[in-house]
Amino acid sequence: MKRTAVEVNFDGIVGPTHNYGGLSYGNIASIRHGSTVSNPRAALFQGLEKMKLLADLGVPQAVLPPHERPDIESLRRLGFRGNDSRIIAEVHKKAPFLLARCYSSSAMWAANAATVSPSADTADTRVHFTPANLITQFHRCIEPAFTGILLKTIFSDNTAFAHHEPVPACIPFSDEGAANHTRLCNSYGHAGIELFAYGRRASDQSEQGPSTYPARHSLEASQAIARLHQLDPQTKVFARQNPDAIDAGVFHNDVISVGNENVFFYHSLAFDRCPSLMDELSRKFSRLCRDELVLIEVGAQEVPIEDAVESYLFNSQLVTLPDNTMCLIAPVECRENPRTSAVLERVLSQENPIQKVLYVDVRQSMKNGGGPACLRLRVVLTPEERSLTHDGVFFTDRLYEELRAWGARYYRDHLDVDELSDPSLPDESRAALDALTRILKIGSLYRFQTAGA
Ligand code: SUG
Repeated sequence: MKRTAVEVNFDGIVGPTHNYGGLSYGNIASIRHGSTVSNPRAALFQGLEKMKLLADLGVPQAVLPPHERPDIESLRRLGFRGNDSRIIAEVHKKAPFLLARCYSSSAMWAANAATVSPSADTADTRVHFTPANLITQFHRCIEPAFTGILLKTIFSDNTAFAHHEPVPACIPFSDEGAANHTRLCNSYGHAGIELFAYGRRASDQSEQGPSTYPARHSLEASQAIARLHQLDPQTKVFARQNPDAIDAGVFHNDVISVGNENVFFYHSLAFDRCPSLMDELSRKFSRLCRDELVLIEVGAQEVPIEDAVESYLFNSQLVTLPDNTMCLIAPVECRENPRTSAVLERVLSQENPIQKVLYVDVRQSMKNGGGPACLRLRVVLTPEERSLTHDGVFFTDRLYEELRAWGARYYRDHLDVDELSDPSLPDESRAALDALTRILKIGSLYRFQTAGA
């Protein structure tokens, strides 16, 4: 029994070309802020402040480096030729819609990077990783290959870690990763219930889906991942997202529910047949965990779904503190919205493990539809697994200072989508990433570092 396991939040470091391309149909904030001016340096610093807050609270924290952008390789696959500056100039002239896409820093939303099952849940007692294929949008479907490289580099020991290929990159298996995956347990190192949320079922097209926005995640992708991860059938639950919620802007389930250990905090309209799902979760949880699941429901009268989407209430991180109480790390927007701040007061006043709410300003990310929970991938590790993980990515005061100095040196404080054709931007971005690999002591990670080697 692996009692002393901890959950580590691996936060995506915001990339140097963070911009507002207006790329994500169905993600209301992304569309609303399309073509506004971003501040990559502020975005990086906001992410670092969130990580520092968690680390200072005693919550294990680590980082995932950004992906190389612009993604010149994808542009070559699309037929552009020549050196990098020629390719960028051609794209700007002939297919300008591709510029923001190949420059997107969307890998910062690490909750979409992969689905991860801890060793306590898997038949071979290894930690299993499957990078998400993210096929719904071009700017995200270019992420999985590098995500796989990154995870294999950080978690390289194959006696402790199992890495799978993304599930096939096609609509029936569309996968958005841990944003649609919640683990419930009574202690991280014990077996838990893995809840997979999906928007679409490829094998039953008669089911009425959302009418306006895409359902990004399929049941069949989650079923495949549960098989790959060798999960016990008794411990997995598949739940359909409410199609009306998707139409209201809930493009990922982590926009409308969050769970941690024995607590599940959710909106009453999050799922199709929500009451029977809660019964199933409670039943399976008490059977497996010999404990009671604490369900904290927020009704539509208390917080209309539009307010939940606007404030990202449920995209708060729910974390366990060293004293075993829980804390919600909520976006500042929740304090500004009278309905969500009232709900948080209610949650704090009631008997449940959540004893504290702390607010973080991640507005640069929020403008693209990414709140605190989107920015992190949760990985439960036993002490032994932790010792086998690349040490350079773990967050310390020193790493915090180094990353701040790095950002101050390499990041712009202003980036307009029109500036993405700037011929100096690719080199600038690579110089930043090159320096970062040295800070993280992670070796040559990027294609530009290994090409021709
Ligand atoms: O996939 N936004 C991301 C936000 C992802 C949020 N993640 C979670 N909920 N876990 C998306 O929609 C916007 C990019 C732009 O418009 O430039 C974007 O990709």
